[in-house]
Amino acid sequence: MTQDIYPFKEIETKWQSFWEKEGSFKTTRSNDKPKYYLLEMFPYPSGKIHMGHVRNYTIGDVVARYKRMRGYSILHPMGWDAFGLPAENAAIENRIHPVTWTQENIFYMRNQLKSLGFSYDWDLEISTCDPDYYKWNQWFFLKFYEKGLVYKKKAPVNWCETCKTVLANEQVINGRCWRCESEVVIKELEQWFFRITAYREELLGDQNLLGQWPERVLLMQKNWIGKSRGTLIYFKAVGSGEVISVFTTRADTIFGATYVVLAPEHPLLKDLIRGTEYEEEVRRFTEKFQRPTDFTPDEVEKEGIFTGRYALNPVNNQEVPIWVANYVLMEYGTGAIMAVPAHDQRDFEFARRFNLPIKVVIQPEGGGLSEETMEMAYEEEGFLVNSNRFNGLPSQEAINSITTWMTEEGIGREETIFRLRDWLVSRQRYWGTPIPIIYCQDCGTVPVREENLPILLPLDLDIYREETSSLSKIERFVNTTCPKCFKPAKRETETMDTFVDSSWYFLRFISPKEERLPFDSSLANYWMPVDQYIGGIEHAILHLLYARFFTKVMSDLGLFQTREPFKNLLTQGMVIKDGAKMSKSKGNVVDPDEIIDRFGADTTRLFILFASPPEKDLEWSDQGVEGIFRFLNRVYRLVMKWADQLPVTNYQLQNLEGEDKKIHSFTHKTIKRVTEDLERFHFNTAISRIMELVNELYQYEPKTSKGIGVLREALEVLSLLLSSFAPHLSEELWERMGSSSSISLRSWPAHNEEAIKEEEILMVVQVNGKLRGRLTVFKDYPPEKIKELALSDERVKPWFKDKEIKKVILVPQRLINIVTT
Ligand code: ANZ
Ligand code: ZN
Repeated sequence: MTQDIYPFKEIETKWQSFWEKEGSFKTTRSNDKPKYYLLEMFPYPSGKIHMGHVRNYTIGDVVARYKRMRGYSILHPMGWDAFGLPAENAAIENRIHPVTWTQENIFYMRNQLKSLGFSYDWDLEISTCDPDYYKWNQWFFLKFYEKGLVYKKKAPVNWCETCKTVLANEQVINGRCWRCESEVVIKELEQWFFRITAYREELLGDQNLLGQWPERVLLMQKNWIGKSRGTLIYFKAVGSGEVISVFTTRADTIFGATYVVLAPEHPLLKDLIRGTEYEEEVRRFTEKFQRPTDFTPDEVEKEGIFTGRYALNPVNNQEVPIWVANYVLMEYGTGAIMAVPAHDQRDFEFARRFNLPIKVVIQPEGGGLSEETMEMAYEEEGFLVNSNRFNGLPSQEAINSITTWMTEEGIGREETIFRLRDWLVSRQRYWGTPIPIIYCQDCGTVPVREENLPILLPLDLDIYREETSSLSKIERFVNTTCPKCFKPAKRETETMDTFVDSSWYFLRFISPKEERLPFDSSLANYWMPVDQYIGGIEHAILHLLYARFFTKVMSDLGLFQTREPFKNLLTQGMVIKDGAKMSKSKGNVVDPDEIIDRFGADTTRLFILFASPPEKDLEWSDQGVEGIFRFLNRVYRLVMKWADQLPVTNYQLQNLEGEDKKIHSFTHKTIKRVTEDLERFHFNTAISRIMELVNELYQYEPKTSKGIGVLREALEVLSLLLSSFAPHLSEELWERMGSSSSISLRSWPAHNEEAIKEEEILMVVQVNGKLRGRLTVFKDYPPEKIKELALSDERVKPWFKDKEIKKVILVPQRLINIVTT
């Protein structure tokens, strides 16, 4: 096979230097072109890029190159999410300063990205650990502070008593410190929060402003914000009269509430148990269940304890016991619930375990539910029983009438609650943005003055000699003077969560050298929102929600007019091998460097896109890579065979016959199909189409000068269609065919309708039997493909937008009817 290998190394180096020298991918803003901001999630400089990065950035690059050829002004930047914990860990382990470690990694990874031929405008490169960048994190902190969007309050953290340090969640391994293995305890510390909850309604409602976002991501955000309408009900404690408010979405079940449960951290608990014989035991129980804020409840077993106290169910004055249990969360609702074991599965399990009473108050249609025989809670709707004057009402109606009645009686009221909490931004770490706050004995908490920004992170710290890495160890940093009274004062030594960095980096790219403000407003108004954002599903909630929150605040600060940062979002699937996600521990990692070295960047890129649709997982296959490599070799040989015989200009494509006509038509058919596929990011099928064209051309022997013209056109089209996937090879082929100028400056080819009309049919698209559009498709398209094209047609979409599609009927050669409910 060796003699067959095309010289990919020379070709790739040659064109990478060419693009760099020519500045081919410099951002140009042009008023007569539409803009397109393409952004891929920037990487953490961990050392080397992995296949997940290669996939993410290849998808992005194909879209960027394609849109550029379609005549858009492109913004396509790259940078580094450079603050974070791994740098500190590496510093301690390898005795190297985080700055050095990070810069070396960036240097290496930048070259890796360059070796893949990505069309970034490297002039826009940013790194978040650069003072020119994090200065603006501090500036935002001050602006948020002025607007009341930053505040400080006590919150639990993981604390290691031996190391005397706060630990991040990932540093707690099985409840122990990762470094010294002593047990981790929970400590309450004053910490800074961003008031993201102020924007909760808007974050929810503005989902409507988004373009194409995966349903799954929208749903995850919606659940995370967790808006819930329900009822607050007041239970008085027997003996003392303290009021326990509970939140429920099922006020219809109030007559079935047989006990009340408080979260272990509930503020009333201490008073309730004070002086009772249960005090000690309950206190011990609650200590066991203290935990940091981002704890997930479903994984633990339900445990609980009786407090010794009772409360009155306000609708019938029945005494019900008050319990404490770990399945009730302080962070949700009021931190207390009324338990209805007959109609809530968690309460049911708990009641059975601790022998608490169960009382049926909702019967399904036809009845038959009884406390004695039921094996699980009946959670559906039904009709009320054992509920006095509400008996017989259906659940939904009962929720309303019981809530209204309770409001009149003063024993409850309607309430809407949210799951979303404020964003804890304090990190007790070194490698991050210092929080610009000063503590003064006399003046209290004083924000740093804007003109004194940035507060530089001191770099001379011998972090690898320190047991713990914290700014509080650096006296020179800590001691300062108060900006108000000029007396000695101390700096805040916490740094910001690195999610702050990534909440606005897409704006810094727009004007990375801007000195007066975080970004240039008029440029931001031009480029924003990001037209297409591409990244991993693991960021479905935090990063994407924080960036949306920041955008709204920045907009309210008057910095620009955008309300939503990312118009369209694509979340790519994972790269897996032998059925599992590539990971060091599984030993199934494929190193991009090695693949690039053996087969070249073009093969790597093309394989990644060919192997699977972008949002699906991609199974790595060595044979697959080799197959793609053989394909590119075939393309190279095909063009080389003819390159010297092709006329450059003045070729004739009229009145074609026989084979010539067929190839001409096939070429144009391929243009149309590849374009359709690229518009919908169906890269794998687009590549298949290109492969088919190559097969056709291998069998074609032009006999006349007209035929040579047909071939020339076909090979040009082939290079153009391939150029966003395999840009190096395409440039080379283009040059060898004697075409002037770089292929990256060329326009996307347009198909000639005349050449393909015999192969097409015009179909009618209906929605519920009414004519809503027309669609030209190829005669040989399978029904599924035709349906898909009809469903993604922009003119037809509005007619079924908010409805559920029941079925799509296809009458071959004639019409598609989309039937909705
Ligand atoms: C009584 C009841 C009866 C409930 C019934 C459900 C079914 P969403 O929809 O998610 O808002 N709940 C309230 N606060 C809680 C907390 N801090 N920790 C754990 N659970 C809590 O869920 C609301 C329901 O979740 C509430 O309605 C409450 O249980 C529970 F047949 O109250 B329900
Ligand atoms: Zn002061």
